[in-house]
Amino acid sequence: MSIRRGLSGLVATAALGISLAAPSGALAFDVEIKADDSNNHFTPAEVTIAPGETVRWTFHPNAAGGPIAATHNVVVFDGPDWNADELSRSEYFSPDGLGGVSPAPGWHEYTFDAPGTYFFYCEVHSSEMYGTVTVQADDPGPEPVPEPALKVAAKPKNVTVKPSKAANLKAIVKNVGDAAAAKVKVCVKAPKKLLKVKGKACANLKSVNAGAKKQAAFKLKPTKKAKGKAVNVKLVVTASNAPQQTVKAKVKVKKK
Ligand SMILES: [Cu+2]
Repeated sequence: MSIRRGLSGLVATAALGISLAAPSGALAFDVEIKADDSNNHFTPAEVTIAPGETVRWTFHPNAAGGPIAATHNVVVFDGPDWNADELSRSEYFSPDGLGGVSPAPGWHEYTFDAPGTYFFYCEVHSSEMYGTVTVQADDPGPEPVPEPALKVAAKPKNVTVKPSKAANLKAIVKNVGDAAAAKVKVCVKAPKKLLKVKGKACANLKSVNAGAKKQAAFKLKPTKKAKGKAVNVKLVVTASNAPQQTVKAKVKVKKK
C-alpha cells in the first residue's frame, strides 16, 4: 500500500509540471520516509530488487497529512560491504524548515548493480530509521552440459566403376557438437553378394574433438552379380557418447 501511495504522489508532482530527473535505472521501489512525531521509519524497510534497479526514497507528509516534523536524510552504503568508504547520501530534508534543507523534488535515488545486501539509514535517527536493500541476481538455471554430435557424409555420394575396378568411398565424419566424441568408429555396409569390402570394413577414428573432422576411406570391389547394377551402401558412424549416424551412398557398376 505504501509503495502505491508513493508512486501516485510522484505522478501528481509530474502533473504539476515540475520537471523531474529520470531515474537512472528501472525504478523498483519507492521507499516512503514517513515520520509521525513519535515514530520515525522507512516504509518498507526491507526491499528486494534485481541488479540494475533503482530505489527511490521519497519524503512524504505524515499520517495526518501535515509536513514532516523532523529533519531526515538517507544514507546508502554503496556496497554490500558495510565498511564501504563512500556513501550515497541525500541532503537533510525537513519540509517545515526545522533545520536542514528542503531539497527539490524531495527524494533520493540509488541504483544497485551488484548483488548483495545493502544498508541504508537516516543519519539523524539512525537507531530507529534504517533498512536493507537486497539485490538478488537472476537464477541462470542449470548450465547446459556440452555434448558431442556427429555428422557423416559420403564422398562421393554416387560412384560409378567398371566391373573389374574397386569403388573408392570416403566417410567424412564431423563433430558439430560442443564436446569431444569418444571411440568413434565408422563402418561401411554393403550387400556382400554385390560388393566386397577390400581391407577393413570399419575404421577406428578414436576421439573427434568438437568442431573437428576426420575421414576414413573404403574400397568396394563389385562381384560378378553386380554388373550393371546400382548398389546401395551405408556408412554408419558410432561413438561411445553420441548417437549413431548413417548416410547412404550408391555404387553404380558398369556392364563391362
Ligand atoms: Cu530521520
